[in-house]
Amino acid sequence: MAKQKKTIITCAITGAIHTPTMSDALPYTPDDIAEHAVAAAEAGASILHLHARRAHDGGVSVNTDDFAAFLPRIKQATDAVLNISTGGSLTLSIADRVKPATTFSPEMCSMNMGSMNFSFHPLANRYKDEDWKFDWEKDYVKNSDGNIFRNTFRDIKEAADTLAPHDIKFEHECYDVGHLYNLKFCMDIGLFKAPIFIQFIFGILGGIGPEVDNLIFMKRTADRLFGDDYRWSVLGAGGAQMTLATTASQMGGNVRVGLEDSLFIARGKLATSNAQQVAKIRRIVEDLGCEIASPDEAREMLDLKGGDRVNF
Ligand code: KMH
Ligand code: ZN
Repeated sequence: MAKQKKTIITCAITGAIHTPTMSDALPYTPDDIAEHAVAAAEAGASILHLHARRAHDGGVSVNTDDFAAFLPRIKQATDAVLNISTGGSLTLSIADRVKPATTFSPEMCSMNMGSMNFSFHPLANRYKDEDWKFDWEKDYVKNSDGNIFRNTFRDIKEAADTLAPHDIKFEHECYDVGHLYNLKFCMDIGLFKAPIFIQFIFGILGGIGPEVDNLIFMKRTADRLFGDDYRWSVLGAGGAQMTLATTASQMGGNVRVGLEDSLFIARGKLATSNAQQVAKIRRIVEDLGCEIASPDEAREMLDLKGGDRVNF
């Protein structure tokens, strides 16, 4: 595959793993989500990966009203590509999870490429019972050891078919090498059109680990399966975030940062904002000789429909 000239920075603003107790910086009200998203775009993120949360207690939400409370504000204030998650609840059905994307018809949305154990229960050990800010948090984190994040072939087809009229580009989230083969199967039966955008994900408990060997293995496998028909990006969860993003950018790939994926800016030091992580990876990418892609350059690289064709 020809090496791309520019690096797309995606910033995942809040996600569905971390909880308010874990960091005061984690945004969950619509005001805070919008403010973080706009600042991340100003710092250099050309794609904003967005989840909604309940405004009163930070619980995860796939409710369209919760998205409606921030999407227009972000769109008004930035030119960034808005990407709506379809993985915003690890336990709800795919039909519920695609509703925000069908409602708002964004330029991009996430598409998880396989069913898996998806757990973050070890995080609960860091907090005492009295530390938790909200009632739901402790059980949510602890019980994730029983999570099956369901994305069967039938689910993926249902999501792809439902979203097909919207001309949305998917962020294909691949947490292990088998997910690349699932994606290849889906390509072969015509569910997705090239160029596809793959997010290689490392370091989620239940998925492949955050070693550089694994990044090279995933990339080589994707080269073999998809040839020139794909673009790629790397998300390292937790402590692997910046190191894997740096390696990916040097290999010619794109990068994803944000408080969804890691709450830290350096070892043992919590990030103060999403924009702080974007600024850090931007500085590294530029210092090492790459240029970051503007939103319009990202649109061209990924063949997106355009920010004027969304429904918010
Ligand atoms: N937090 C990521 C590892 C989604 O939004 O579809 C998973 C994620 C899922 O981004
Ligand atoms: Zn997400």
